[in-house]
Amino acid sequence: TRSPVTVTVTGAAGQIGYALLFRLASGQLIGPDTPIKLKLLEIPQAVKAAEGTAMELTDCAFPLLHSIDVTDDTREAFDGTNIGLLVGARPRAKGMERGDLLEANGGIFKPQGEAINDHAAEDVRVLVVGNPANTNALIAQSHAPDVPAERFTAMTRLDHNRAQAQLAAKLGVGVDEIRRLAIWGNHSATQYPDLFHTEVGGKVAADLVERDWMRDEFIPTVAKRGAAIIDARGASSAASAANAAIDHVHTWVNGTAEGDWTSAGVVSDGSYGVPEGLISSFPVTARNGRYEIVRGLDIDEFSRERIDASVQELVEERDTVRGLGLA
Ligand code: NAX
Repeated sequence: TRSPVTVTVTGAAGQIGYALLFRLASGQLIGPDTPIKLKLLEIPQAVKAAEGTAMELTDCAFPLLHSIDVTDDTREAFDGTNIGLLVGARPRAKGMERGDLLEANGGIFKPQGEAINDHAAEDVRVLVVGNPANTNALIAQSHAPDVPAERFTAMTRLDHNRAQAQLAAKLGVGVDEIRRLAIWGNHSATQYPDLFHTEVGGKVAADLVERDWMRDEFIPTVAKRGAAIIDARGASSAASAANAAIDHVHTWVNGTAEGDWTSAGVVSDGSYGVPEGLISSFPVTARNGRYEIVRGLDIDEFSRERIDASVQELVEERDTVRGLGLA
């Protein structure tokens, strides 16, 4: 076995937290050789519930679980953290404008960014799950100037997995036969799942489906899947979101398969016309513990329009948080 990895989970008492923690403790995040120290951050009112989950984790007697700390102190929660899973966020209340939502989340992700900057381990990696994930990640990253910007990422892996599953069902193939799918832009209804570079059995996926299906069914189904889950389940995606968070970190640490890629919200270097510094979803490979944007893909007009629209939304969110002094 290797030395333990310290993993901080914020919003630990929430529904994603409950679906996530047992899988982390059983070794699914990094691999079965890596012990885990868990640090759970909650707001004061939810600390007791998080302690209840910690009791259950203890009761699983997971061999890899070295310790569990529960706290409402942000600095303590990120002390020595190698991996930060930022799940807790302020949901949009009825009648709340986007600016209010971003401001409320600034109150969460600014101090968390500062705590990561000052207290986390040298190799810290951060995944923001809490919505609006891309811009929350940007806020945290902006307040951690001593941490390389590339260590802050936002989750679009659930969108990626959803797209993969929808396409597999349409074509009647296994999900593992689908390679090089990509989600571009914001984790929101404007996101763009791209089939023009996706390969299925050596063919381009966009050529295997009708254009109408892609435009009128596939893209909206993937983009609105979160709302469909709420409608059906009476609660938002939790286990699938936890699963995607694990996939995101597992891939980040262990790498993508040769010739394949995945999707993640990462800091733009200006590639594909996405303004530098925005945290936008791209096709990415992972190698040596780093996510890298896949270069040199041809972007046709259909894709260009949709990528631009989603990126424009990210620009507006960034401008709003800049106006609030949060980025
Ligand atoms: P819940 O409301 O069940 O749990 C959120 C938890 O966060 C609560 O226990 C709350 O007390 C805690 N919290 C709030 N502020 C906190 C703070 N400052 N520090 C620590 N903890 C804090 O939500 P859940 O269903 O678990 O979803 C969590 C977040 O994930 C939401 O923002 C949700 O929108 C987002 N999602 C993101 C997805 C993605 O693909 N990026 C998909 C799933 C999910 O919708």
